[in-house]
Amino acid sequence: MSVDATGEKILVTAALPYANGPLHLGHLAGAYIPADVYVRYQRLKGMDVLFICGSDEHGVPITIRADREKVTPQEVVDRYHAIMADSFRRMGILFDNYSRTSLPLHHRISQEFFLTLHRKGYIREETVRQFYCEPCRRFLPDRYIEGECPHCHASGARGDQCEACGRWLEPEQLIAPKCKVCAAAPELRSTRHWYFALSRLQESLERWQASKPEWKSNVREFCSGWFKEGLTDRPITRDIDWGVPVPLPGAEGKVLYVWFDAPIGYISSSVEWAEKQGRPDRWRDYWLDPRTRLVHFIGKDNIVFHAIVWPAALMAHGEYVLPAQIPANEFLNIEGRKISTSRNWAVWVDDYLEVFPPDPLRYYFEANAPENKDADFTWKDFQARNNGDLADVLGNLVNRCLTFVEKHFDGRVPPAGTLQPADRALLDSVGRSAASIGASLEEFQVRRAVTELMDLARLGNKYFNDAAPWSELKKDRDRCASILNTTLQLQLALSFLMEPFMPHSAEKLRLMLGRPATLEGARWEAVAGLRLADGHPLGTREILFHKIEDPVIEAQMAKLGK
Ligand code: B3M
Ligand code: ZN
Repeated sequence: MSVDATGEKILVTAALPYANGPLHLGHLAGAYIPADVYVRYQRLKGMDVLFICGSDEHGVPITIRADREKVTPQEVVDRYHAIMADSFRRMGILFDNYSRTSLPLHHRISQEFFLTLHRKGYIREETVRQFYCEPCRRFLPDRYIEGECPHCHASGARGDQCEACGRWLEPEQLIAPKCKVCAAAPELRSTRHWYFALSRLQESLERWQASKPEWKSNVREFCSGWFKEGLTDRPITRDIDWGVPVPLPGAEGKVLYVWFDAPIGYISSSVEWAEKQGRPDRWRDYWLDPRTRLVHFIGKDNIVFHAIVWPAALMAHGEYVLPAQIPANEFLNIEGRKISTSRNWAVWVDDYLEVFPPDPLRYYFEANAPENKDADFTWKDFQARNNGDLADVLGNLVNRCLTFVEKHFDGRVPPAGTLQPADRALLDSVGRSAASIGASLEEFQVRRAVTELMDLARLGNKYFNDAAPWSELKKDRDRCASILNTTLQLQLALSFLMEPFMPHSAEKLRLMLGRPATLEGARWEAVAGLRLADGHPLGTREILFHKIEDPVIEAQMAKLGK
């Protein structure tokens, strides 16, 4: 569906979540809600967009969980892939394809990618010394080793990173290393691994990033720090039996490092999408066409992989487009504390959806997105946003007006008649709001965009109060009709402008206005021209947003940390 005559298109990806647990609110706030808002907006503008995601099913996070539960890694990923796919769907985060990296298709594409880099001389073999655990009879992946951090001296630092100070580590740097499974002290032994020549790509990467002044400062600053330290070649294979097998003779028992194959999942998910469409070459229109804008939505812990290692791999490969934008969000805390899934200091999306509809949470994260600094989710704020903004501002405007029209105008759109300056001023603000919401979203400023949306609803409430149709009803029925007509036109515009942010409620509002649930090819730029005809019958009125009572919120708070 190439709608843009220039052939311009957008390939949007959201980080592939590890299939080692259900989705939690941190996932949603960081990557998925901002990505979905952006995609929905671009589609309303008429852009050709492909929205890609999938489960990251390899790596030590999966095998650690499988070891702990005494099941196979495949069982772990089957379970969580299904839960996550369902949570995304119910939240209205609608990918064109949600794939899985354990699929044979992904293995094949990752191996081809690896072999291309190998053939082009970007991958070399090296014999290295690595920790081996005698009782467990295996080489230990970085995350299976724990010890004291050499920098901040916190205990429990992992072989790849210290969570306390955030520094990347090599396992040999740990003080008093221990095997995470059996607690024995591992010994260093020789083993073979393959390295990606990242250092050779530093200059190209720096030159390329210099042409991206529009990137967010967190991403640019992070990268310049890495460049200053100097990029070093990175091992991209591991000694475990779960992952994409290294496709070289003599490499039995070795798999690709999860961070090497995971981003290739964006490509394999696109290929799978094209196959499901019955047009198996369609993925090429996105990945191989320089007119594609590739946009990676991620959380800040994934910056180095998406802004340095992955573009370097793409450059070395040479055929695919490079990322145009990498909107990386900061972290989400919960009730003032860092999310910890092991201590159950987390709110799970499937639990949330058992009690609440999706849109209040979408709205909450749009209004409190961790765009420039970490954000804090509290249940009380969530309740306040829902009851204050959604129920009292947006919901109230709709409910007051529709009740009035039902009661006094037979549930049909009253005639517009002769509009007065105040009516025109309100209708004129629709086009301006649409333009500024759009401009904010083009810059990935979801927070600003949703505030602009809510400001328009506030304007509607103020207009309705000032115009006071109830006091015109007896005095001047035509004037009363004009006011209601104007307010209904505003609601129609809102039901369209809400679509990227709160798609379920937007649809509900359209139905209440007697319009089809779908948007019938309406365009963002033309929203100010949308009109309900005089006499048009409205649909069935419902409550758009229900208030949330204190005990409901308190019950949720009591679950944290239990
Ligand atoms: N699975 C890390 C994460 O979930 C990793 C992202 C892969 S994106 C290619 O945070
Ligand atoms: Zn061990």
